[in-house]
Amino acid sequence: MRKRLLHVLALLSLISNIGFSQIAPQANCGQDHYVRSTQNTTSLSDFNEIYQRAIAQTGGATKRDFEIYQIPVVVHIVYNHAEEYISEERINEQLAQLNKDFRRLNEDAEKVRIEFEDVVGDPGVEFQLAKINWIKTDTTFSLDFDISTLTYRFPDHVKSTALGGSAPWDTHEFLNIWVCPIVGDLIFGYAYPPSQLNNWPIESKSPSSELDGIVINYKAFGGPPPVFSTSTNDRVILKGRTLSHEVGHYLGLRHPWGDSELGVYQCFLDDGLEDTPTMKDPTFDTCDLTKNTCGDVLNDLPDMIENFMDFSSQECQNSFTNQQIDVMRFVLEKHRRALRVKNLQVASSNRSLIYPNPTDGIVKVILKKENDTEYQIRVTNSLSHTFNVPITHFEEPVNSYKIDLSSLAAGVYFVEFIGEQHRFTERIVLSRP
Ligand SMILES: [Ca+2]
Ligand SMILES: [Ca+2]
Ligand SMILES: [Zn+2]
Repeated sequence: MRKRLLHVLALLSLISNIGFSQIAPQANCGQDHYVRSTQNTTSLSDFNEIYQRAIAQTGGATKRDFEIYQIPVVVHIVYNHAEEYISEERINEQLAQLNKDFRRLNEDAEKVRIEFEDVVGDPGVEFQLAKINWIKTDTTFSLDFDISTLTYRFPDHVKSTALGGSAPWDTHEFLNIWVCPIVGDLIFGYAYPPSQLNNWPIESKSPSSELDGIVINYKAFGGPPPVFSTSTNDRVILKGRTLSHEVGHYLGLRHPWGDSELGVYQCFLDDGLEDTPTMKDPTFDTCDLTKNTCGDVLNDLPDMIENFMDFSSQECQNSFTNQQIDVMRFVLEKHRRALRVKNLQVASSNRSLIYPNPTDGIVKVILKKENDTEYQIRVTNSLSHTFNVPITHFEEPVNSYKIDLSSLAAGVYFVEFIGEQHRFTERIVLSRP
């Protein structure tokens, strides 16, 4: 089935000027399928403008005051068959990986090559699971080519309950992620960039605000390996980085190679960012450390296969650059402002990750990895009453806890972490479904 589809797509790409070469078997991301307006040197200045506006706003990575932005996430699991059902455990694992990647707490962060060490950073964005919706449906989802308009049709009906999918929570206030099978596995996912960003052509924007968000092929969602691994025939190893990549688009990032014009890759096309080295084409599912497709005159660097916005094997993806981080944080400060639930100044290294919050019972707490203090944990309310609730401690992920609040009445609670040297408190909202 896939073979036939690819054949049809190859034919259509000749007509449609859509770069077929992006549609490799196991194509990574659908962005190139709708970003099809021809890019030229004029639009390159638009690419760069968004970054210039970002640093005008934020002062740039080095001057940025380091607020952590927290984004509530609603995950919709829309499935036809039992094997496409994604469990809560797997959702939590996927979001834990996303959280690691967006706090540069991923275990493989240290693998970034020395020439890129100075340009990569911590985006300072965390994601909290607000709600999971499981929807069983008979509807199928596919990426179709519309011959009359010469455009791809994305399976956006997954976002509508009436059309066999799952309706979003307010897309201004929640990041909605739909996970579903996509016929033929032509793409692993796609995301709409924020509206009103000059660095994206108009047809790439979400057709309406109810359709804003991210769609991920169920095969590319979850983890850790080997759940991520696809069939050995394809030799594609997924490590949950499809979501990190799509969130990058959702927060305004483009592919480091820009987009192809007439399906031909060019070194002069770019993402508008200087600290992502120019690259001619995507790195398809490999970790080729010698890949250097564009010979820049000054400071010629290899293609940055470590970048989450490449299509390289997810085994070698581990970083966002500071300019990419500036753009994403700028988007959160301007265009997706309503997403942020609260801003926490990071006062010490003791910050933890708590999710879901609000919770309806079980809450998970992950402490930052460099923190090896042993904590005593106490759950209290605003009147300082202490509650004896079940708390389970795990070694993996490092220093994580499961706290069961399900015996308590709905309300606001505080979890105090009491260590020899440090003590800190996190606030949890307990709600009832
Ligand atoms: Ca660049
Ligand atoms: Ca180069
Ligand atoms: Zn992409």
